Amino acid sequence: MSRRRAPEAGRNEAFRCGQLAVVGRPNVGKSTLVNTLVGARISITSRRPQTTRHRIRGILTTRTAQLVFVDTPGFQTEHRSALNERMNRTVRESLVDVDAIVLVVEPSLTDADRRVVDLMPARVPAVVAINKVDRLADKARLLPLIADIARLRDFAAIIPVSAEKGWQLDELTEELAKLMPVGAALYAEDDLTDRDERFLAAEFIREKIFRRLGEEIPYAATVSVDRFIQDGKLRRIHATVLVDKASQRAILLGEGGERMKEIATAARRDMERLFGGKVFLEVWVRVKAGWAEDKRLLGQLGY
Ligand SMILES: Nc1nc2c(ncn2[C@@H]2O[C@H](COP(=O)(O)OP(=O)(O)OP(=O)(O)O)[C@@H](O)[C@H]2O)c(=O)[nH]1
Ligand SMILES: [Mg+2]
Repeated sequence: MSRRRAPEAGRNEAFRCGQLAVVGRPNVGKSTLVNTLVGARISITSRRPQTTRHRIRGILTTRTAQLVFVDTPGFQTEHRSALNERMNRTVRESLVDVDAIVLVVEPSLTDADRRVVDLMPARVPAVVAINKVDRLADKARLLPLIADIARLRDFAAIIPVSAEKGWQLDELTEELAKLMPVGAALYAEDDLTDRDERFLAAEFIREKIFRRLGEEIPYAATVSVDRFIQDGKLRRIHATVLVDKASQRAILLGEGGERMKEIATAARRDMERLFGGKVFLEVWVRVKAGWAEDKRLLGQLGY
């Protein structure tokens, strides 16, 4: 997935390029941060924990560097299932072979944050982004927090930011770029993510389910794109939402299928915005009991 950008000015200083794992406990704002840094909504977000289930790269290319952010699922210890184990494995795997780690926390430290720090290999340089500082009325609380974080391990920098408001993100990228090795860009200048439109389409549908439905359904649902056909400028997309039980299917559909229609419409608008063209979207809802425990099916679904 890419977007055209104006050609950049000449590059006389050494260009830097590297990969950075963005990790943290669920819901701290990792995906929001990646989206703001990249300048496009490529990774889905919601106010619920465990929104992100897959690794997705967001690419930021400046005149002097290319930073490849690897957004990861929130590392978690609750809701044990085969799916949850896969998500945690994705986090662990993302920490290998990166040039730096961005640990995202909220303006408070919890045991869940400490467990994420324990996963981080000591040899990989790390920066902490203390996110959501826009919510912090008393900024004086940041100083003791920074001191507490600094005791956890050696960090290259600890920077208060707001991913939502875009506060201090230039400071953050500047610190991160310093940690990147000198080298040529891995991706084209206008690439935004390593994921294709098919993946993004499924994710947009899942996002609307996370944003519009209560406590249970988001965690009982997954989305697969069965057909993705480029028909001239039109994209024809056929997707299936899998849920665990018939009762969940009924809730998701709503009366006369109205709720599912609204979800599909919202997802289609996001797709049209990002893909830059018209989309025809058809979504089916199917019951597949125990999908989150079915290792073979999880593999087929890309988990
Ligand atoms: N006030 C405020 N809210 C934020 C900020 N960044 C993210 N949020 C909100 O925090 C919630 C979680 O954001 P996500 O980006 O989905 O968090 P995540 O860490 O990717 O979550 P998981 O993928 O579930 O682990 C959403 O409701 C965001 O709008 C911020 O800087 N300020
Ligand atoms: Mg996320």
